[in-house]
Amino acid sequence: MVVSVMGAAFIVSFLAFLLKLYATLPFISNSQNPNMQQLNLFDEPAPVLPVTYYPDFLTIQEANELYQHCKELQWQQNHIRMVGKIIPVPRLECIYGDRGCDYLYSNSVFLKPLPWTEPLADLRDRITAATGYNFRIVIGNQYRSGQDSIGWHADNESSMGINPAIASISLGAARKFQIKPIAGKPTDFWLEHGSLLVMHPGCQSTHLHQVPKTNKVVSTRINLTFRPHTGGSR
Ligand SMILES: O=C(O)CCC(=O)C(=O)O
Repeated sequence: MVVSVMGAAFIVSFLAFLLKLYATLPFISNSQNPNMQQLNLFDEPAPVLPVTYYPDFLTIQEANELYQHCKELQWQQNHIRMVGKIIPVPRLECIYGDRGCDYLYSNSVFLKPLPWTEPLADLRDRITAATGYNFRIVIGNQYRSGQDSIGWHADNESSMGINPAIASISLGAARKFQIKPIAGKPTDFWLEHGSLLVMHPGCQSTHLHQVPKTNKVVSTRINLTFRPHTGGSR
């Protein structure tokens, strides 16, 4: 009788130990960490991408205030030359940065930076402190609805130097951002209000990215891409 009571006590404490072990192993249970992906043995392994995503880089209040500031920036409708035609870029754009850091993309859109506003310069310094990367300009994209977009491309303009690091802040409506190896399958991210996505050095040589159009009702999204530049002066 004594033996069987001791045996039962041993089994109970062993089970409790197993339960505790189960709860502390993040790759078995994701209940501890909602951001942890559940392992499914039948899924393909997630691709290793040259990006880092920080969903809560800004607090909601910081993101709201920055969004209001960004609404007042000097947005412009630029035009791009494509297969012999001049067409409006499907989004509004703006650029702020160091003097002389002019930016030409797609051989047709020329952007001349306005001086940094205080909130943009503060944000630039905060991203540099968090990532170790330096930035000379910020290009803004305003997606007015789901019909505004940016197609597959790499940011490989020579004015940014070799292997630039690019930091992308998202404000307002969440939009799908896709990234893929040049001849590979895309991975989707939902870029949320207040998030930071860093594209590390090398990313622009090996990968393409886009924000596709969507027919879902989507309100305004503002995106700020902080970039290096080889010219100009502070
Ligand atoms: O809006 C975004 O998240 C991406 C912007 C982008 O790809 C670009 O400015 O080159």
